[in-house]
Amino acid sequence: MTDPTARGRVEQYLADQLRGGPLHFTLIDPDKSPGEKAGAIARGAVALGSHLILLGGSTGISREVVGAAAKAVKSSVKVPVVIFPEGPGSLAPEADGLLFMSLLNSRNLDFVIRSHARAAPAVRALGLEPIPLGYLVIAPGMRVGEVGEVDAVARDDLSLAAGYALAAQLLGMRFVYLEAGSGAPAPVPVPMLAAVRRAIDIPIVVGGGIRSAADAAPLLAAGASALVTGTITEDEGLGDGFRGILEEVRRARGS
Ligand code: 1GP
Repeated sequence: MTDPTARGRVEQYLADQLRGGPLHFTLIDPDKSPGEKAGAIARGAVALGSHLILLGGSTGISREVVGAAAKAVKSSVKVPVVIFPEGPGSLAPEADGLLFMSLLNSRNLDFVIRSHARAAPAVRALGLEPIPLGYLVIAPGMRVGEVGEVDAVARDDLSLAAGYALAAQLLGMRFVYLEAGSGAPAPVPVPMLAAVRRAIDIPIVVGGGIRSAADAAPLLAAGASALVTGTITEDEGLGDGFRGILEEVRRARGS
C-alpha cells in the first residue's frame, strides 16, 4: 500500500518552489489553444518565469484535446502540466497531475464529492497525481459560479471565506484556491485574501480577473502563494500585462 500522506512529484515540486516565494501558474484552454499552440504559449510563459501549466477552462472539453495539449506542452517545457478539470471527461494520462478539487460552496453535491467518487478509480488507473484542493468561488464567480451552481461568497464576507478555507485545511486538503471567476472584472478582494491567510497554513492559490502588475502586487503582498492567469494570455498573448505580473512575482520572490 502506498503512503497516502506522501507527496507526489508535482506537489513536491510546488513545495520546493514555494520555499523561494510565491509562484505563477499559466492556465491554457486547449479548446482555444490546441496542441502546438498550447505548447508555444507554455514555452513563452515559462521563459518569462511561470512555474506550472494548468490545462482547462472550457466545458465539454474532450480527453483527446486535453491529451494533445498536454503532450505538446510537455515536449516544450520542463515544469509540471496539471489538469484543471471541468469534469471527469477531461482526464488525460499525458498530463502529470490534476487538481483534485472539491467545489466547496456548490449547492450540487456532484461538484463537492460525487463526481470525485466516480472519477477516483480512473485517476488512479491513469497514474495522474491528484492534488487535493479546496476550490472556493468568490463573487462575482462568472461562468464557473453558474455552471458550478455555487452560493458565491460575498466579497465582504471575510469570515465565511476564512471558515471555508480552514475547513478545507482541517479536512486534509493541501491547497485552497480562491476563485473570482475567469474574466472577473476584479480579482479576489485583498482584505479577504489577507483574512484567509491569517486563518490557514496551507498554500493559497488565487485566480480570476488578474490582468496587470497593479492587480498582482497587492495579492502577493497579502500572502497569495500562487497567482493563476488565463484570460490575459488569450486576449493579449504574452505581452506587457503578462510580463508585468511575472515581474511582480519575481520581485516577491526576491529574484
Ligand atoms: C480561472 O482563475 C482562473 O479559473 C484564471 O482567471 O481567466 O480571469 O485569468 P482569468
